[in-house]
Amino acid sequence: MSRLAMFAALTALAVTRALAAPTAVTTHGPASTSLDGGILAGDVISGKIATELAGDTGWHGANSDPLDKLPAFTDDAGMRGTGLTGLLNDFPAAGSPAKRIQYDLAGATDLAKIQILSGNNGKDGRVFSTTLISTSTNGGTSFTPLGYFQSDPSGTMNAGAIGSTLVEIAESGGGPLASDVTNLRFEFFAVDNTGGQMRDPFDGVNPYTGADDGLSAAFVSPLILEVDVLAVPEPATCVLLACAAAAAARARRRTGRGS
Ligand SMILES: [Ca+2]
Ligand SMILES: [Ca+2]
Ligand SMILES: [Ca+2]
Repeated sequence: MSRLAMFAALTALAVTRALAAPTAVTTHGPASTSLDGGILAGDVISGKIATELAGDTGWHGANSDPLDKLPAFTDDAGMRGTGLTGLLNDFPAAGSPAKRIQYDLAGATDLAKIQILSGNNGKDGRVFSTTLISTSTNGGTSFTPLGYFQSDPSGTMNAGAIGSTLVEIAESGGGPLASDVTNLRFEFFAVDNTGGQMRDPFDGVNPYTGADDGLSAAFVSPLILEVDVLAVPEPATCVLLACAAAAAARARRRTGRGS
């Protein structure tokens, strides 16, 4: 390959990668339950209980109801009556997650979307979320980072206006977010400094953004109310009208009424 052709190929690859990137969209609600309508039910991890990985720091001491712990992430519901649902442990070390968990899927799955719902009746900095997501395609032998997703820019303040935060992560190019995924890892970080101010979990440069937000590392953790993982509908190429037409054709063949 000539140097020019090589350059063109590399440029095309760079463009492809630039176009194909996970993109996160954040929505806020005024109450902890305002965004419950966005929770996905019957998704890929509904009802699954995650495995806690090395480095997981457990739960906040106030979170004592078992149903507010791992089951809460995948129960297809939001904040429970306790008001402590999904409350993670505070004071993780700077740069380290508060919680590290893994979901093992039933089989290789193409993913369309991942959602993370957080919130707090107290409407403070715990409503934000910062999550590192990684995926495996080989049964968990190795993982590849999908992305670092901070719900809001560092410095964002919340003092009573925001009760819930939904981060929706999808592929900006319109294709699958990830293909042939067998296992997913979520690492949830602290988000706040007790002052209601979103900040990243690092002192100095954040290795995932390449930027220093100029704020000391967060140490107050969020309440993770739900984690949704949506599969690409099968077959992946079947769009609504084409599916309907195909189903109608099959029905006609079955009943012998022409093609
Ligand atoms: Ca769900
Ligand atoms: Ca920082
Ligand atoms: Ca839940």
